[in-house]
Amino acid sequence: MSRLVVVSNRVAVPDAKGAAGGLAVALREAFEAYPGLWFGWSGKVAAQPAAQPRLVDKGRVQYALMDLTSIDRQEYYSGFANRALWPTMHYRIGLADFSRADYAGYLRVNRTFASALARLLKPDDLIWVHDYHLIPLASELRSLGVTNRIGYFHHIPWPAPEVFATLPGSTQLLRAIMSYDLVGVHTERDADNLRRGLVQEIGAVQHKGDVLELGDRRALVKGFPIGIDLAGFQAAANRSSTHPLVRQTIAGLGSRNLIIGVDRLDYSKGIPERMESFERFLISNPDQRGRVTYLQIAPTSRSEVPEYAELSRAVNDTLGRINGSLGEPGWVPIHYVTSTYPRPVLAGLYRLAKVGLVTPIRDGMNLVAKEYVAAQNPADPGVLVLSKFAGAAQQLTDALIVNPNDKFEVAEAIQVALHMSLEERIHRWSRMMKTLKSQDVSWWASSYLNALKSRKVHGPARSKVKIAGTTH
Ligand code: ADQ
Repeated sequence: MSRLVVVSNRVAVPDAKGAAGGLAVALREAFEAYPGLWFGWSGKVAAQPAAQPRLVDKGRVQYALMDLTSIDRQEYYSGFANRALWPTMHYRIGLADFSRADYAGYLRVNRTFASALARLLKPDDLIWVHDYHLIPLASELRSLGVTNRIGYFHHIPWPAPEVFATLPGSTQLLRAIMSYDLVGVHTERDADNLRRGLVQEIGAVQHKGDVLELGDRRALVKGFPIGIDLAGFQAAANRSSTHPLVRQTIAGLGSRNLIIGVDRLDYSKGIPERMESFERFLISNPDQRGRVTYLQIAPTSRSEVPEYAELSRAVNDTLGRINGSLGEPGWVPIHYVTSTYPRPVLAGLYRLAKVGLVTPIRDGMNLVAKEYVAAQNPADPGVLVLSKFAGAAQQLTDALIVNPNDKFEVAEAIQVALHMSLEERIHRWSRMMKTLKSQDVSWWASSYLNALKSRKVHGPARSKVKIAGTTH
């Protein structure tokens, strides 16, 4: 039986309680179907990292953990991945800060990972690489003679070709993409952007069935919208009202309606813009003052990156200004917390909220939108207000879809959501639930892996893809 080899920037080794989040939840069932190996960065920095990973066996999965030097971490992770690729992929080219040293570090870490991983591979392993930190990995593996099927899943948006082309190194990265057999993105919009980029920027030829050809390589580029563990999330939401934190929130709210936003603190999520939309809502609907509370949960992330520290200041300023100008002695309009919460608590808070405000400026998918819908009480569901620029908007078309840059439009949607009839809320919610059920997380993983298994294996790599800064 083939093994599944997952490669991602961070490896989530289950802790003593078996707790896991993010990608680990998404891959749980894939690892049930295949014995597996999960390879990537341990999250640790070492002065002289070992060339081979530390191996940890847990059930059917072996975890292979690589440490990085602090320079690696700076150049590969904080630098090129998070200060150049992340903003460019999210259409924020004004924030992109390209440095040749960072790019070289990004390529170097990918090469180091490839040579450590190549030694662990078996001939019929299915290799599934995740996310923008590791775009060049397959090309590095191919140059070491690896001929296995290799798939890539891109968790963030793929921008229009004119936007991606602004990034130095982008054509080399597009060439590196062609070393994969299957490239998955969340939506057809992303797939179309990537396919056009491959044709326009590096002269790939598009065949029918969305297969792109360059030299002796063929890559299928296709949308696979990620889902959530619907049943698990619903069960957590059903049990949530007994949780002390949820009970405390219920008591604190009294008769007020709750509006909720949950995001990593990231400029792609549109948090200050959302606060200003809520401000606009309160100004336009003075009768709602004191009757509604907006809870924004936003754990800090990537605080070593200057743009994130700047965002944190901007959020605090906006929050202070709005609460100061519109709040009253017995009422704070916006509650802002930066903690992370266990999933059952999050599910309970979603369920309490009459409105889920999910208004990213750009987002690959946005799982919060799906979790909010899943957590609702079927007899009295809340309303999702969703940015048209989240991948989720392509599927959850029964949400109130908004342009997050238009504060008046978002304010109006909040007003409509708070006054929507029960009948319409149930109608919209039921239709969204159908989608969440038919395209849940196990559907996502199995449809991706089935597509990867169906790709034809090429013979030994005949041509090596040259990427800048490498000499193979
Ligand atoms: P993210 O940018 O992290 O993911 P998202 O899809 O919303 O965005 O996932 C965030 C996850 O973190 C959710 O499962 C949410 O419940 C959890 N979370 C957020 N705040 C939390 C808190 N305070 N406590 C506990 N958990 C919290 C990237 C891409 C997305 C894409 C996903 C998956 O940017 O576009 O949807 O990967 O592919």
